[in-house]
Amino acid sequence: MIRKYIFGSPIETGAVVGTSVTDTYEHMTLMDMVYDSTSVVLSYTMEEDDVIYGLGQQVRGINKRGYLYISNATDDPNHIETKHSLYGAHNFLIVCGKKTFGIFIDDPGQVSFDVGYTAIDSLKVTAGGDCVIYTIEGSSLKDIVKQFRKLIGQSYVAPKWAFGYQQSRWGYKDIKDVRRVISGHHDQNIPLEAVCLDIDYMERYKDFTVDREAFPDFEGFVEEIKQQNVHLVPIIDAGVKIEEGYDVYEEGVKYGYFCKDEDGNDFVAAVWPGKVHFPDVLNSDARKWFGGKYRWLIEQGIDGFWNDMNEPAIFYSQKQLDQVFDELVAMRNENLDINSYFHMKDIVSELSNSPKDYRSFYHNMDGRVICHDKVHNLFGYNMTKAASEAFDTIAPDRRILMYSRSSYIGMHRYGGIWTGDNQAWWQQLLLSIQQMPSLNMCGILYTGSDIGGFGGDTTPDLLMRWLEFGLFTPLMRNHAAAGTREKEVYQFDRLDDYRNIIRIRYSLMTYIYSEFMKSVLDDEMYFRPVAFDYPDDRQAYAVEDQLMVGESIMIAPVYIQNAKGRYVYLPEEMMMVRMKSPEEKTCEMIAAGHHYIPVALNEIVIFIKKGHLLPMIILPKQVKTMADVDETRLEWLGAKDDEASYVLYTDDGISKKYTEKSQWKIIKMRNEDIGCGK
Ligand code: MIG
Repeated sequence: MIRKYIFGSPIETGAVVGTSVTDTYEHMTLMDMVYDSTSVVLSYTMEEDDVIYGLGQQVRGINKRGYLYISNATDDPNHIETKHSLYGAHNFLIVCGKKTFGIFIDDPGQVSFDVGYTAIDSLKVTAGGDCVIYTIEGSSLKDIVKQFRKLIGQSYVAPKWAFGYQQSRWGYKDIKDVRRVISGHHDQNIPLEAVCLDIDYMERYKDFTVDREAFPDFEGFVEEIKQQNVHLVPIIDAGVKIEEGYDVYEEGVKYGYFCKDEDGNDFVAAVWPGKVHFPDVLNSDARKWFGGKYRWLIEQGIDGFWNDMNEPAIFYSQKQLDQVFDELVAMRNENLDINSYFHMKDIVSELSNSPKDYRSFYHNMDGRVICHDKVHNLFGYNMTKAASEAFDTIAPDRRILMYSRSSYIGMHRYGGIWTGDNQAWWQQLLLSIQQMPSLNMCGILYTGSDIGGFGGDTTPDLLMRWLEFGLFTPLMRNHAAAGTREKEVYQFDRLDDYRNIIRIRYSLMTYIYSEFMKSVLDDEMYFRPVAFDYPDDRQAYAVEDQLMVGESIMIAPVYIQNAKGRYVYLPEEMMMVRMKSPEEKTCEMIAAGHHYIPVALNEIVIFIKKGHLLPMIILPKQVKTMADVDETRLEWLGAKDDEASYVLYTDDGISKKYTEKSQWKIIKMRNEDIGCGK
């Protein structure tokens, strides 16, 4: 049962596409409500054992209790506990306890979630005065999520090749670099499906251009690597460089498609290319125009993109920079004491992503002029929507890969996300594990983190453990910041171990893809907190570092340095599969309860649920890309059980004909055909 409450005159965000029952807000009974035209405040007293789920891409645990979260899309590379906002705004949460219900705040401005921050037992949600709030009641956690997902519409489907291993680095600059990365993997028999191009491929950071010195025959090069079944995935940034003679800039000015400042001039900010304008992606004409720009790259053979800096991130705006220079000049001959010295530093660093700037430019939402700060969280979403809608005309019959940095609920229909600029810290591996189910609740299914950590110098063991988790994430991408240690797996010794881990991903491809697609088509979660599958087990609610993945398995990644294993909680008896490679595995039944499970650095363990089966592809010796894999050669793992079955989804991986139920097959295996290495 979904109830809808309207406050003031909300901005249409497009987040919701399904039906609900409209009620008057005086009737809201699930939470206490105070509405005073500038804000809506919802409060709730949590019981000791209540668990709060949701909030998508946020810091901290799966249970969100104990912190203040603010939806305010922010470019911040330090994803530490005391941050309040990351790149996305995912205003959905579930209160789970004596009363269990979901709540979605459709408000594109700032929304805050005080989940036991001010007082341990109090939950307080504060939104602006113009918003729509939905409450969702259901029979279980899974049911609430499913209803919510129906409300917000079907998730984005990536092409199947995008489930292969992707290598990225800020710094690959030319054909030579890309070739080196491909052969670095393929010559060593390490699977690699795609190489991402970061900003260095562009001509002076101009969107929809390619540096002709670095890529003299770009189209030919795309074709050359396509022959090797490898895809190139270029980045697109939100800011359009101001440069005479650059067509995207000139057209945007001419048609009035850029965001405006207070005086009606095109708003000037600075990002990578220096000064830029922002395309007004909240305007449908501008969106159509900007989306159309992806055509050129698609015509060169490109079939995947990542949209970056679309919070939108701002290094500085011209106006504020001028003011800061004036202040600095005035300070020049002063004797700077402690306060004025820090003030000087602050005014410079506060130039970036400044709330003042977000208050000083405007969108034309199809006739309605609206200040950016009221709709800040919609920018990345609409940049991605622009591309996706264009793909429907440019390539109507096939899927194009798209993942964005910033997002809002609704964007999950147009693309996936990566979780942004994390760090090469062990703690960030845990955060990435914890973010996955929360993102899945909000419909964001095609997602993953920068494996090994984006910022900082990774270590060989962190990279290995991170790959062991990353092999389960739909987006499996190793990415690194400029200036950090090179971390393509072939840069390290123990190459056999890295190869084996990536090969395990490829051997699980049938399962991972089938489960991803079933989650999309059935509005379910690919990654779930353990309690979602075992709601009657009180202990399951406390599990913060294990996940259910698809219908058949539970994972318990190791995320602590030098750990030789870890404690795992089994809500029921399961079959543990321990693997060093797709070929070297042992299976063992483990009883319900807490167990210390040794897991060597080069091992992964998977727990198969009762009554379920896990298909694994029997790989040939040489696998460079998915093209080398024969998915009809499967072995089936699980406990011998006459009742065991698996629901397998398959399709061609590229067309958009994925709604046919005939693509779902219930697989039952004879007991003698189930088992390790059968
Ligand atoms: O301010 O394009 O999150 O993945 O490598 C940094 C350079 C801009 C941020 C992205 C990151 C990318 C980087 N970008």
